[in-house]
Amino acid sequence: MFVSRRALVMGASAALAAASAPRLSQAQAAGPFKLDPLAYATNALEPHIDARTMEIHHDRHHQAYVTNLNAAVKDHAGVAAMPLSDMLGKIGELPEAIRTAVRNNGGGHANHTMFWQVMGPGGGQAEGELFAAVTRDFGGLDTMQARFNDAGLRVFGSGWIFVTVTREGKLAIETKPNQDTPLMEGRRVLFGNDVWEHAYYLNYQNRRADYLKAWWNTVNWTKLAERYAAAKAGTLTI
Ligand code: MN3
Repeated sequence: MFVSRRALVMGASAALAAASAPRLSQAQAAGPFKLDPLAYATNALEPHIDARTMEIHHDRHHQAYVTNLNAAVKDHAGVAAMPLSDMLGKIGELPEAIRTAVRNNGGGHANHTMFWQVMGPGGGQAEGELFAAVTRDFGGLDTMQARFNDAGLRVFGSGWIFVTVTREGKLAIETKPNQDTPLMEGRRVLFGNDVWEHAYYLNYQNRRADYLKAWWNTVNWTKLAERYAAAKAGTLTI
């Protein structure tokens, strides 16, 4: 059988690529929590968020939260069986030995799961009921974005900016340090942005303001409208 040199080279490089890119499957730890693959390509948010940042952020940082969360609940079957939003909502009642690990890693898992969901290519624009709520509660989209970005700039060190949503559909901005989330106080998150440097450092270095501004280009308004409807229906979890 004739095999061209080119085919051999391509075969070898494909095998190498496969060997050096286990990405998700091999890294999954045993346990109730798992990391879902991104719903879009890692370069889909370029130029606003680069592919390398997305790979490291999703495949390594988020994976670490999932792995560590599974490890934390390993010997706590009652906790391991709880849905993530319930676990975080009852953070103060969890066994003290795992409370901090669940706070950091369960919070990290919830925040990042939300984060990948609320971004995406071709995300449309604010419209309909959500746009009406933004206008009612913030005075307009520009005002909401300015206030959100301003709050994000004032987060010292690592943390998140969120827009929370009530069952009645009322919106509000709040920030949290580290991987804390409004879910820990029983509130629901419509969307949020990660201001830990790992979210933007490769592209933006210390220019967090530029990242915050550019991030709005990645927002998936169609998904936000779905999350808004789910919040009002009481079915929004994380
Ligand atoms: Mn992060």
